[in-house]
Amino acid sequence: MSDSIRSLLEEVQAFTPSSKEELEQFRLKFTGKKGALTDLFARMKDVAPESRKAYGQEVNALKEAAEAKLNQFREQFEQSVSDRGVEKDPTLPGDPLPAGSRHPLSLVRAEIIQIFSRVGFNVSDGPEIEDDWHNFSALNFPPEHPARDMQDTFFIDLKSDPSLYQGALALRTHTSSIQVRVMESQEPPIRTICPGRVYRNEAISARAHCFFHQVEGFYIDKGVSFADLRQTLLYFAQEMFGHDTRIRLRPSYFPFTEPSAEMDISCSICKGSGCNVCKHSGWVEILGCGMIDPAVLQNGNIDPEVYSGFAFGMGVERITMLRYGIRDLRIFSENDVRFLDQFKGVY
Ligand code: 2NM
Repeated sequence: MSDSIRSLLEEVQAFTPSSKEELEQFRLKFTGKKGALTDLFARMKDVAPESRKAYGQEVNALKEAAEAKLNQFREQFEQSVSDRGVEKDPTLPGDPLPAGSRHPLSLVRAEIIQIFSRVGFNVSDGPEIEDDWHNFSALNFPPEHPARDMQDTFFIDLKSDPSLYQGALALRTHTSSIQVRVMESQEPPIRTICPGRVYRNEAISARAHCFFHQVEGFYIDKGVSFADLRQTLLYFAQEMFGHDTRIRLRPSYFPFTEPSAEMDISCSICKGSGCNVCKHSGWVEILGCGMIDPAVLQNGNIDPEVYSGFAFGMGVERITMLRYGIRDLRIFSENDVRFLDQFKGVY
């Protein structure tokens, strides 16, 4: 062993710090970026090839000894509540506890529920595994509708149960299935929203996933009109995205509503001046809506001659991406704490 390494090793072995500062000096001298070990490892290339193995072992022994010392004393000098004199002054703050954060989708879902609950909507829940009636037939999806295809829907494998036919059960593709159950079991007036996870057999990309989250809602009563729909959704958009938000309704098509529309909001990112999110149009689509088709009310045992209703549905991921400027929805289900930690303290 070379004299210089031996004397360093002796110094390490004899080291007993009496303060945190002394320990830090030791760390800088030995294992720090500009410390002795960095230097010794760098000199490896100048050592004659036949001595290199022995030299490497000596330097490694020094490194291990230094790290062992650091670990041995580090804990001892970590400040604890008692070091800070909390016995003398019990008003000192306690040691911080590592806390988690709420998921951004949960935050936005809670906010959507809050906004609608302020105008009389309650919350309804239902099963994620649905039968054909509640997910498709009652909602006016004809037997040959493409959404019923294996390509779009995850059907439950029922081959082991001969009493059920294949296609009888599927993972719900929208939370409208809950709304059918609400219609079947309640009398109007009904104002309810249905938050929940839904499933579609889709290739995963920045904009689509095989599962995502929806909030759908409806209001059924005597004399509910398209004007009621428009004002309720304007209220929602302004509460969610700011009171200067404007909305625009474009004609669209859904099997369960007639007439149907898609709703855009004035771009909350660029305020209409043009950006990537609104593709320089100044508008971004946030939800679908319409007047509930009389056939759907009938399927829910509600008399369409007496009652009418509006309904709407939105993707929570989409609203969250707009609210927080998130560009890829895969990040919502990756559990990366660098992403999740950014929502610490947000309620
Ligand atoms: C949407 C768009 C338009 C909707 C309709 C119903 C029901 F059950 F009342 F018929 N629930 N949700 C609806 C209407 C959903 O999502 C894009």
